[in-house]
Amino acid sequence: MYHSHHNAADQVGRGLLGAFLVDPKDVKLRHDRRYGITQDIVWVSNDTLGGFTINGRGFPATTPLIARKGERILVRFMNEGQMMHPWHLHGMPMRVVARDGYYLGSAEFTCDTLGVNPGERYDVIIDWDNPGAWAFHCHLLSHAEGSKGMFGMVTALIVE
Ligand SMILES: [Cu+2]
Repeated sequence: MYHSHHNAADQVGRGLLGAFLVDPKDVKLRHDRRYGITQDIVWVSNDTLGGFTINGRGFPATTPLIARKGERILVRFMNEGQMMHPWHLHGMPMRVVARDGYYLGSAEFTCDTLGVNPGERYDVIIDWDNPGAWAFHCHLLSHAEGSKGMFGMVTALIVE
């Protein structure tokens, strides 16, 4: 991740940030080869001036994740906000393979809710083996639901 370090709470909150994806020189070590993934999804969250967002948008303007049954995808969580967000996926678990760009190796673990602190990056693999439309949202409920329904840190994972 890169972001402003001048009046950052304001500037990063207004979108002065981005993601660098740096692949290893050795192609065998790249995520697509190493894990056989078919999609590589960047997921930058923020929680300040623009509200509770995923890639700059709040639900229902967020972009759903769509794939066919049998695909394996990678989601790269990056938290550019000032709060921790526990990302929760319905229907399938997530396998956490790297933290802050460092492979976890034998410390990989499986979960359905992953807390991502400000500044942290996590890479997770999801096997799309359960057809349906599944909620994928922050489980701090005030970041995802209000009296008028769902908003903010919510998207859908659709397995065709
Ligand atoms: Cu949250």
